[in-house]
Amino acid sequence: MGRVFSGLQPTGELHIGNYIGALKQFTDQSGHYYCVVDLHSLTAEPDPATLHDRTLDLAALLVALGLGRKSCVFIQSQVSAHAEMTWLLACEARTGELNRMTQFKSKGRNRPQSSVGLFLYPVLMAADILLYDIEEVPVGDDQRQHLELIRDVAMRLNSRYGDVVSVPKAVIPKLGGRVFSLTDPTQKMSKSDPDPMSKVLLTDSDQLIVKKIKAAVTDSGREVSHDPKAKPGISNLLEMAAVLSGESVASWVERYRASGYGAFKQAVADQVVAVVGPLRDEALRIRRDEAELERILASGRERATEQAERRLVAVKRAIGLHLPGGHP
Ligand code: AQP
Repeated sequence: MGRVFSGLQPTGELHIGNYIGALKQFTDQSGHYYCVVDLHSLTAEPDPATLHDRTLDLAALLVALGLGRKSCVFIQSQVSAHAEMTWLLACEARTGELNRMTQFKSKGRNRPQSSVGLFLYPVLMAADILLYDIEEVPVGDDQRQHLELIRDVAMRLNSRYGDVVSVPKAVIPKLGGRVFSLTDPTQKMSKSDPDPMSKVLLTDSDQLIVKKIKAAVTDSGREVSHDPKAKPGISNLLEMAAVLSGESVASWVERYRASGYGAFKQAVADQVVAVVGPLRDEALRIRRDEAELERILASGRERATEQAERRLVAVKRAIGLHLPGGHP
């Protein structure tokens, strides 16, 4: 992978869909930036104390994944270039483009009380990515449209001012790019779904994970087979198990085709526990060692700031803003 950026919001608790769609693709390499995007989460108007705690919980989870040594793990609001770049890019993005975003359509359009932040959400995302000369953005399928917009804004900027930013591309897993709800397998698994049984959280106990997978809505019939249209529930569990085990869907089907849904669900639950259990325990351990966590975040902030400021100055110069000292 080339230079990578991925941002996660400290809203709600992360679920297995976030893990499969995004986190699982993260690797600890220099030139990779993993960011707790707390500014984005303000669009959900969080309670201040909860936001503060969840920001550290999420940072601990990223460190538990083994990130933050060579790669940068940092908190978005601690690098002020993100907010500044957002304004510069807001003047490049078009209201028509932002109005077409399905996330804005579903969460904010035609609601006079919805915040301007919700409308500008993809512009802040563009700032996050364009500040770091990013080539690849590992995300779930729900972010495809935002990434297309960011590419358009980057290309517009480059055609007006010369090649001033890199044009990134989304990296969406072929399998697991969209993990579906356990209670309604036609809908995306979602942090904001109020039904706790709809999602496996990365903080769930082993027992709760087993309970949720066993209760997952499945389809009529008894045969375990992969057919997302006719059998969305079983297909969702098959894809989840395949991605988490590193085996193919076909091998899971072969093993459980005739075993009935009960034994199949138990095996899927065991697989989910095998991945989530150690990650959850390690994240808790790191979260308790706040001094060490703050040290990793400070190092991430320092390195991120250096890179972000460099790109911000280059963009300002290209646009014609007067830099301190008057250098052209
Ligand atoms: N169901 C999913 N399947 C695969 N990938 C997913 N992602 C989210 N849901 C799924 C990916 O996870 C990353 C998390 O980004 P985020 O923290 O900004 O996520 P979010 O939007 O707060 O989480 P949700 O669950 O998508 O929240 P709702 O639906 O409530 O707004 C992203 O890369 C995303 O693609």
